[in-house]
Amino acid sequence: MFKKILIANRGEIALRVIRTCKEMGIQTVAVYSTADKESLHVRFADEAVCIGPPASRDSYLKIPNIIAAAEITNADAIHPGYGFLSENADFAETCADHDIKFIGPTAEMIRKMGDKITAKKTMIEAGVPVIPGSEGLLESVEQGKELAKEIGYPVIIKATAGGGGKGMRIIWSERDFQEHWDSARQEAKASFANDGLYMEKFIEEPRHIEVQIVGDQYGQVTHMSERDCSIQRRHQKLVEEAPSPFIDEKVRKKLGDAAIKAAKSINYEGLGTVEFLVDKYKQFYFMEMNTRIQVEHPVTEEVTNFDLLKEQIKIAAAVPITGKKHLPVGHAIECRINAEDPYNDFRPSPGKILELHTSKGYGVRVDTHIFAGYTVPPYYDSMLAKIIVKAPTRDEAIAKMQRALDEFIISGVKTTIPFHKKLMQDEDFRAGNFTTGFLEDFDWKEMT
Ligand code: MV4
Repeated sequence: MFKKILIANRGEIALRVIRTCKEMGIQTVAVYSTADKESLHVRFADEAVCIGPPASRDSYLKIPNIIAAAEITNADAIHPGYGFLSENADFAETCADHDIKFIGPTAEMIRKMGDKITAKKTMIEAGVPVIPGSEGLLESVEQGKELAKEIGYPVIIKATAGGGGKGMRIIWSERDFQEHWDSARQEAKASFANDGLYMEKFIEEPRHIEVQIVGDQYGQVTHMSERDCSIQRRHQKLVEEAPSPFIDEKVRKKLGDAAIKAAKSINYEGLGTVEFLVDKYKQFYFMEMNTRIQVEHPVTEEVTNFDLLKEQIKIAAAVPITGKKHLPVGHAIECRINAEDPYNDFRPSPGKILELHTSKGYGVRVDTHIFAGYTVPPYYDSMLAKIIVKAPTRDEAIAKMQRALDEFIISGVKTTIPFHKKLMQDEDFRAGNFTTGFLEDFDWKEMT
């Protein structure tokens, strides 16, 4: 097992990693930017190294600084958390070159799944259902128009280097093709320095359902059931739950098998998430694979009773996984509490937290790095906390979330709490009747 892990991240996920390391008897090293000097991850770790000024590119994204911090503290592994360098193949490679274990898959696996066309081709070969569309890159507008006619409108064009909605355009008719093609290409080039585009049939009103995968260094892969992440706004998830209220045992089994197939086809090592789009007929299609621990991992922990960070660290340390079953028990829901003003187009609301009381009680978990007196810096993402509830049924979980939201007291910054309160009262949400388009026409400001 590792003796010392450096956590190349900040905020709640840095704390989450430190907690499990402590429980496993592993020493920890925090890294921090000058903006995070007073943060809890710095205080909770055994050692801490400043890696630069506030801007991410000069600190949490600065590979040489992080490697140097690992070398001077003698860390034998690096946990990248989520975001930042967590899916950066060059970083994984640099770690390996310095004999530091990157806690995650190999650089090769990250690259394969990072390029969406390569990922899709790999899935077709593995026999995992994918969305009908172009075979590889589109060569020209003409070819695009030709293919769209074949597939039938609406179609969607996506950036091969993309993910999370960037460089993506829905096209409803040939008239609009050129315009969307040009803007997608431009956006892809600006965002990823790669303007490669591909095309798919546009699936209307889908669900976003993802499967948690665990693979060890010996080719064994298991899944830990699914999460429903359909409640999103501009590709930012706001609520996640496990299991999905949309699928039954039969579909769950098929989804799980497909996710295992996907991971096995690349000899996947580590924790991963296979994202599917599920249409109204419950047909599912591979969308992307994430090769990191995800923000929403706690809902899976709550229904499977597994510490996912512990599993991830054990796999990286070459421990084989056991054949234990991970069928979901009960229902878990997570609400992301962001420092954003939901009454003002979810504008970021950084600042000093004056007053704080987090929700407590049976079945309630709050993962957070904030405290009264903490100043939320403007440089990083705006998530302050995750409220996670667990109860025997979905209805009970919603009731528990409502009382947990009522108990959460925070002042000094605006938060997404009023939005979540309204959502938990919504008939359609309560009935499990929602798709990824749900928030587009969710009139939540009328709250009483
Ligand atoms: C799609 C789609 C419909 N049809 N692909 C959004 C981000 C990126 N991961 C892929 N995305 C989508 N791809 C086809 N062929 C709809 C979306 C999509 C979406 C997917 C999941 C969750 C929220 C979404 C919001 C808008 C669009």
